[in-house]
Amino acid sequence: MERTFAIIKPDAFAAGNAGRILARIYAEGFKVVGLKKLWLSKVEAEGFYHVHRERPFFGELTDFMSQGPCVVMVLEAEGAIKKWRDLMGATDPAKADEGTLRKEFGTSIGNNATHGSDAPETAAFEIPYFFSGLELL
Ligand code: 3AN
Repeated sequence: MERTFAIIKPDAFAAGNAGRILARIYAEGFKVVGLKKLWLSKVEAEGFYHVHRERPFFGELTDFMSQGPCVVMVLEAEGAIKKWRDLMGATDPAKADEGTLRKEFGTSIGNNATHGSDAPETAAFEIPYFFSGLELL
């Protein structure tokens, strides 16, 4: 079993799509090991996305991620990291396959509804950024 870190981003939460996204997560067979709603500060968003700090969209990205509440989750499944990336679809919703979450709920490359760890090392940073061990029992 593998664990990955996922976010229902502020755009999807504000649009009332958290329930539908969670329903897809359960339907695809993930176990939801951790889940909470929170409102990131700009500094917390910058810390989370520090690997992108040199990218031209860093300011836009961290403004967006701190503009309203989101839902952070730890999902467990066989091959959870790839399985969740596949369910999310391509970063740009316009290029995402039919049936993916970003195709259905994303509206632009920035406002793309969901986040997921892209590798085991990323998940190993992202999960404890938001959850303590006790929250993942
Ligand atoms: P992914 O989330 O699919 O792994 P990354 O790691 O390339 O995509 O980008 C991290 C986040 O930064 C994306 N989820 C997206 O919201 C945002 N992003 C990526 N490229 C752009 C861009 N050109 N303009 C604005 N935001 C972007």
